[in-house]
Amino acid sequence: MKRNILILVVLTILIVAGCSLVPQQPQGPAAPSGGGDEGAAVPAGSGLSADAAAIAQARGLSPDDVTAALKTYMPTGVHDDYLIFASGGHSGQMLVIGAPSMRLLKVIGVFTPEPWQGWGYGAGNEVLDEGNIDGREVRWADTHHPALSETGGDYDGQFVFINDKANSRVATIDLRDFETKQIVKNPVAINDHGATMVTPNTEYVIEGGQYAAPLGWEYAALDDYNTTYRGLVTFWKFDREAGRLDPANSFAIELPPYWQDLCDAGKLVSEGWVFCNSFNAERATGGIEDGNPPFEAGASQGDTDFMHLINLVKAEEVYKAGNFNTVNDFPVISLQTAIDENILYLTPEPKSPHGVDVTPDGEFLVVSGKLDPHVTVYSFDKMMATIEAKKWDTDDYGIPILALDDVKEAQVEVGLGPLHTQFDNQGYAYTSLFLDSAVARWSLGGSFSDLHPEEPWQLVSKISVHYNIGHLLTAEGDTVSPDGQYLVAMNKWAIDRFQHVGPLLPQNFQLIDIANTGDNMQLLYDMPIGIGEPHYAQMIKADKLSPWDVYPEIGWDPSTQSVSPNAVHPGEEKVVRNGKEVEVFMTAVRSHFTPEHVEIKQGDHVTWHITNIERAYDATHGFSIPGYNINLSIEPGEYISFEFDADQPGVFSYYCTEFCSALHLEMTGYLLIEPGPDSSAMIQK
Ligand code: K7E
Ligand code: CUA
Repeated sequence: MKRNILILVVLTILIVAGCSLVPQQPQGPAAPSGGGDEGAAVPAGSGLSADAAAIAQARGLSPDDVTAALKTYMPTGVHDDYLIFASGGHSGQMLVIGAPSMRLLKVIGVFTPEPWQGWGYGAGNEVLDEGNIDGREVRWADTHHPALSETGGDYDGQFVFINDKANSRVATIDLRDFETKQIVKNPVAINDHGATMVTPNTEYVIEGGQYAAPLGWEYAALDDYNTTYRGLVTFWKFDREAGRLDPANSFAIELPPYWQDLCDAGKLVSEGWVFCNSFNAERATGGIEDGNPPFEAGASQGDTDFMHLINLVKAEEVYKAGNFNTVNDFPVISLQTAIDENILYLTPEPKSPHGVDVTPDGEFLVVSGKLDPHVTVYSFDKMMATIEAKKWDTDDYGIPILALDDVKEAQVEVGLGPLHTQFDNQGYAYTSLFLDSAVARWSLGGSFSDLHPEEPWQLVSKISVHYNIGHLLTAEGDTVSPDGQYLVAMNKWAIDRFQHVGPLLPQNFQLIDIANTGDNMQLLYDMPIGIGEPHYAQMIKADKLSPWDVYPEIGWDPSTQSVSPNAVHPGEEKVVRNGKEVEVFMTAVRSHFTPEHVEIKQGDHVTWHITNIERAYDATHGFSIPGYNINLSIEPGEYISFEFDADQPGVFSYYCTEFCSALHLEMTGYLLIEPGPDSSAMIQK
């Protein structure tokens, strides 16, 4: 709590020391001993330098600005309390950010090659290939929603998953080494959106669909939309022991072509159920060029769309009983089976909804209609009672529809363009308002009523953000026990917040203090994200993670998380030839590779094994071969192998691409590829 005291001291000083500090136009860097000396009278013994007060005055900082700065400032060597795992949007990667400092710690290579990590340049190629689609290399992704693995509904810090909306793929990242271990391509759907979300013990990773299409990437004319186009939700079984999704024990459920959007897993009382919103119950098929209403009008004609209630426990039983079809060899429970087996129900949701968020107690579900200033709160108990009473209508496909009035708990007017909702530990919910460019805090009812003084289901306060917020996240906000503390607004537009960098602007993450600020939330920090459009992120308490400092043993293969049988130990380095097959066994240590000469012939096929035999923290070596598109990051203890065809003769200096020691430049060697008898032919080609 030293920090709070410091904040108080600074505040007091600023107020006492003449905080007639009127906000001014931002100026250039403050001249430390320039004109603004008047306000810089600092009481002796406060610990605050006269310079600090002078800087505050020169920049026109208000006391709030100064506290905001102090709340995010982490002196060198001091670690953040939280880690944010953010989608990297169209970069196809995942960002790791410390909070509250908002320092970028890492960009994890996921769906897209990432040279610093060697990802896709000799390492990780097998994982990237798992994401190939019908043999085509797809090396980008539109990542939307990361999901941290959970145990008992709480983040456990072991794994994180993320989806690729564009190509319906899901990646698994192991948080022992922060590396992508797996990419699965959905065999039934060509795109997705409601992914990834996990069930409370990460039994399943949920991948909901989006734009309806014939299952299995088949062709069908749009005239046959109602009969042949379908939605989908896929449940990927997670094998925690193996650290992989297990396609052999995974299945999907066929859904109506209503454009399912986001899903959330039930928790506590609602555990075993999954909820997905949808936004095209109108089944609009577009065609503005033919005089049809454009999608934006067609899909928002009706006053309501449908939330999908999915009984996952029941679905799993039906799957295990073998009551499914297969599409591209993947099990799919048919829509008719889902209806017959009481797996699927619908309930209306107003108006052009986006997302559904389950409250921490699992009792309520919050849906925002993008064109409705309210959030609608549903009661899980009421849903179950209505289903129990078999009180429903049916839609065109025969799916039971529970009446909104039978399952609704409350509606709260929050503002324009509500999208996503997160929760804190004080009984409040926070909803992003895209059109208002604001975050609304509102009071929850039910068991949360005791936590706050307000009436339940009331708007409490708002804070402006900059600008056009999409998702928001709170600390541990998707768990059964959110932390409160911080909220991050993930803003789509930055406009005037940063120096101009041309017409393509970064997104803007804004850190907001939602604790210890009374009724008001306080904006603390703007973080530009210059890599893509991150949609969602999750924030986890940093002490829940226990990543490795170095790989556990020398010769560790991160792709199997075990020592490789091909690990190279000191004294065992060699080059082995078997016909045209050449194997190089190499070690790396400060500051040399062994061997330093590798002499082969054009036309050889080369398999190269390298082990970094270092045990020192941060003693990473790189390894690049020019012209052959090879660049590795070999962390302490790590073993990597890669292969290539030596089709281009010449002299190639391989070298270490990490500045690892004073003699790093000497960490190099010669790869000599002697021209073969047929070399002229090969060069011409
Ligand atoms: Cu609202 Cu993909 Cu969750 Cu974008 S989604 S914001
Ligand atoms: Cu090893 Cu530079």
